[in-house]
Amino acid sequence: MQETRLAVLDGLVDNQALPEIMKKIITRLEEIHPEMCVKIEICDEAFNGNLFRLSLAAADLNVFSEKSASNGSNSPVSWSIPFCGSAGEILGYFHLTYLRPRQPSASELKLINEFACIAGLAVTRIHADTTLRQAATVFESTREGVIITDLEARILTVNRAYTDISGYTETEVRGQNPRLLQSGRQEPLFYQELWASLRENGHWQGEICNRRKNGEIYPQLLSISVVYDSQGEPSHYVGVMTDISQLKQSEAQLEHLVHYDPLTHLPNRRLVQSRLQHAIERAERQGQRVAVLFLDLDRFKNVNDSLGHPAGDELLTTLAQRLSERLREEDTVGRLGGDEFLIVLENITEPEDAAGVAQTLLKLLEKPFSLTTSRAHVTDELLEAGIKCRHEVYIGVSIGISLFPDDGRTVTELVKHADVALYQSKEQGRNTYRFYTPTLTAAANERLALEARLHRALANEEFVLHYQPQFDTKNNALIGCEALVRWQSPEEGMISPLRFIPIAEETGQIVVLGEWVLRTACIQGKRWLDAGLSPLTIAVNLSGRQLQQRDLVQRIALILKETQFPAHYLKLELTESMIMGGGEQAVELLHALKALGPRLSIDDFGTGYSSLAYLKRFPIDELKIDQGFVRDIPGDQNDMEIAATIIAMARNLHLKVIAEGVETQAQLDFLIRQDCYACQGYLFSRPLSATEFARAILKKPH
Ligand SMILES: Nc1nc2c(ncn2[C@@H]2O[C@H](COP(=O)(O)OP(=O)(O)OP(=O)(O)O)[C@@H](O)[C@H]2O)c(=O)[nH]1
Ligand SMILES: [Mg+2]
Repeated sequence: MQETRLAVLDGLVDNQALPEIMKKIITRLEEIHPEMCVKIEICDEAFNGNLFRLSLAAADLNVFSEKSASNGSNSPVSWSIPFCGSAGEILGYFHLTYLRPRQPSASELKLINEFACIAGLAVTRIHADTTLRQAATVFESTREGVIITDLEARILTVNRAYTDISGYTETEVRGQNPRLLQSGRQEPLFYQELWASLRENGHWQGEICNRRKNGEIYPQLLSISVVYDSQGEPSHYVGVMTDISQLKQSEAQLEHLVHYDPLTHLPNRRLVQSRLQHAIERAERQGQRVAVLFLDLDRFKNVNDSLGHPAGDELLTTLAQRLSERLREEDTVGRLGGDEFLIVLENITEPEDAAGVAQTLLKLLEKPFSLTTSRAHVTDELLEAGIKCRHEVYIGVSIGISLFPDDGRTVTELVKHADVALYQSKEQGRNTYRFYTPTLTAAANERLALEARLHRALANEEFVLHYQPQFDTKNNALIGCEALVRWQSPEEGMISPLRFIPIAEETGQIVVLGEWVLRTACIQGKRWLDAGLSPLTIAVNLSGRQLQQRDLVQRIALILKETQFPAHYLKLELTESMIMGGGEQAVELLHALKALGPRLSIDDFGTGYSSLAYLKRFPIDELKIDQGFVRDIPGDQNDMEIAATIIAMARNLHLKVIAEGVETQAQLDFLIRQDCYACQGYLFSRPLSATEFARAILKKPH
């Protein structure tokens, strides 16, 4: 017996597997009682008891059947005797089978009980070992950092995850107080509450900022529990920590997506509206004003069209930076979408404060934006040479301002009214700001009414063409005229094209209107020719929308055929941005138009962002300097330089230049000095009706 006990203990010390040890017990028992066949069944699933039992049983069955055959017996008797752990729990069974039916004797039972004790001891020990090993594996392999301290909070041990998270090795922290991890971000009160909770509930859990060895501060979810000994007395603390910096980061990213504009990283419409809501509430309490500034870039479409969408994006991003840098901490700037921005100004006492900010913003845009041009907008030669094109771009912004509580008390009202005021800024020349006034709303309503009337006007033939003559600057000879559409409304009288053309552009009615203008001008030109008046070129504007029509060339060919107006007396005016952004297609379209016979002119030249090299590829005859550059001659040095440059550039490209909006002799003198080919403007004549034109201009020798 003693021998067996020693053998088992040896096995345990040598870390032998349980089946080995059990085998020893079985062998020993069967040696003592050769007529007995022994099987051991272990209950604990953790030992894979099923497998163990099967393998032993299979071996024993062979033995058993041999023994049973040699003895000629056919009714063996079996006994099952349980063996238990220290707490009396059943760990397994000894199954005894006698080759001849009989009951175990008292001495046999005593012996089996003693062997059961030894088996129990082996199972319990191995069980404990396994549990410990499993716990140790969990401790080492878990992704949570674990830290065990004594009751004085001295660190006893930490796991690998802890060293990974904190950056400290176990040796560095052993014996230390976890205080060494503190970030300094938590108030002393925070720690007082933590200890109080540990004392009262034996547990604390929460988020805490700690410091890694490299100084980095990171958020973690920490759970501390008191460990009690077998007497129920506290013996240790165990802290389990999860590094949640990744989680926090994802949370922050999500928050960013929901509330911020991905392009400019400014607050989006949702966030800026919520900030405005809070600003309104604060202002209400403090008796202050809030100003809402609605910004929309001027002719931003030109940038996209001429330089490409990525360049437009670059401009928006740079602008967003400029705006944010310039505003105060308490102000909010957000992007509503497209080229629209909203600014909320708090602590405003007088409307002038808001006007001051608006002026500052306009000033911000006096500096040009330097943009990289996309591939489609540089020529192949440049690309081959590996030259990256950067463009200096000036852009204006129009601003509408509404004030709380003066112009509205809710977010919706304030934003809507700022938008109405913005529209007014656009109407009144752009690159400026306007405050909301109730009359502006009336104007907005009127605009809607105008849109509806425009539909009828086309059907009712309320439009007429006026003709403004163009003269050779050198000899004052009449070289042609521009056909300009006028709306003679039965209700309102003459409506300015500045009012209805933008609406017609937006609604698409410009296509029908543009075609009507072309046809009418051709009919008129043919009439003048037939009347024997001196032939002249008639210029007609084509809108961007018309250029997008797939059958534009055929349509124009048809009009020329129907009206019998000679194509070489027709001049088509296209705007710069319309063709600059059109790529190869625009080149093809212009060649097709040109093949019909008319001359081609680029209108509003200087307002877009033409690439000189690109311009060469279009079959253009003429550039028209935008009246914006002519208006301030000779006062504005800048404008004069631009006009002079355009003229010089056109000369190099062998293009003619015509200046529009010439109103004063000084302007004309300047243009003559620069060798500008032709002029058009009030200095010579305002646009005239066909009859007036024929009478005053065509017959007048100039
Ligand atoms: N590059 C770029 N362009 C955008 C984006 N969102 C909208 N746009 C363009 O921004 C332009 C906004 O046009 P509008 O403000 O209506 O017109 P505009 O040309 O600026 O002229 P006005 O505002 O009337 O002076 C449109 O051409 C849009 O295609 C964007 O995220 N990136
Ligand atoms: Mg705009």
